Amino acid sequence: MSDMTAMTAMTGPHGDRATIAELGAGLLAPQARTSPKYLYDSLGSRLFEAICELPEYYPTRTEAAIFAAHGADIARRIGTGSTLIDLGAGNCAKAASLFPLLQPQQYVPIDISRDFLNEAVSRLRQRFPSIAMTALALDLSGPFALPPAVNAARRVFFYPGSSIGNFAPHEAIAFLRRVRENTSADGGLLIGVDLVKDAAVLDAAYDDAIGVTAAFNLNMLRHVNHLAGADFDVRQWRHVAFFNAEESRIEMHLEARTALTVRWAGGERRFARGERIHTEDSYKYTPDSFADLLAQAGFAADAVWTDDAGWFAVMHARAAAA
Ligand code: AVI
Repeated sequence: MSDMTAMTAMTGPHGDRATIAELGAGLLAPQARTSPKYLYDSLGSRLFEAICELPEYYPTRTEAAIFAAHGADIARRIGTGSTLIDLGAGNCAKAASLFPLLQPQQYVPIDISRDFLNEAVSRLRQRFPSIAMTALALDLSGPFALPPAVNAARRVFFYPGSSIGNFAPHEAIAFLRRVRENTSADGGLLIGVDLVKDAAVLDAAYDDAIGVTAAFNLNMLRHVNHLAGADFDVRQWRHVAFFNAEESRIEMHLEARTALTVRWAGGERRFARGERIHTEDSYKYTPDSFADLLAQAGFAADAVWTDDAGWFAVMHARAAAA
């Protein structure tokens, strides 16, 4: 066996049965696809952090600039003393940047990774001793109920970063409905939304000059090799990303550079040269189209803050009467 073959040989699956079955079903679909969650192993998460620093990737810095310019106005809208619930909190930095203005009574960061969250929260407790903090390791991909430790009054859900764009619109509505179910009539939502813009700006943001986004996308194959015991050879694939104006979304794909066969625990598929695996969508909205989506989820948009170029929006919505 040559060195190269040895590097790509199956090593046995490390994922559970359900994960391997889900991956296999996606890879065998007529249009092969994988869930965007598989972009985030530990290297993928670090590559995403690097993406956020790229000059082409405007969402992170544009959203931060909106918070910096309009923080006082946002705080007036929300009021102090709320129960601030951070969906997908990660290192909690975005919410923490708003603490001096929002002065929440309780901060509830939620993330799937308990260890990462606990570390971030113990640092925050020292910086903001007057804010009660309740960290929750929860998977928000299905129905969820917040425990009694979370104050019921004035729940404001915080969902920055335009992560909502990685759901198809019907999934985004279902997710936000589940959020709405956890909010009483005095609750609300503060959410970051990436806006439709010139396709060249969007294309560059998802296909940067030094190839960090390409590495982020290709790394998914290594992750699938690990989880499903697959034998993807990363060098045989290339990153493709483009704005699909009809669907109002960036699509990321991986395209086979040559005809090849991929094997994994319990399955295999032949890919023709040029055939693609659809790895991620990132939907782009207008403030109006997103307000419509919010309404379908039981929220009424009542404020929008954007940057001067109109590239990104932070929107506030109140829980509409059920
Ligand atoms: C996490 N999410 C909001 C990013 C986005 O812009 O859709 C993920 C990403 N994919 C490629 N670049 C960034």
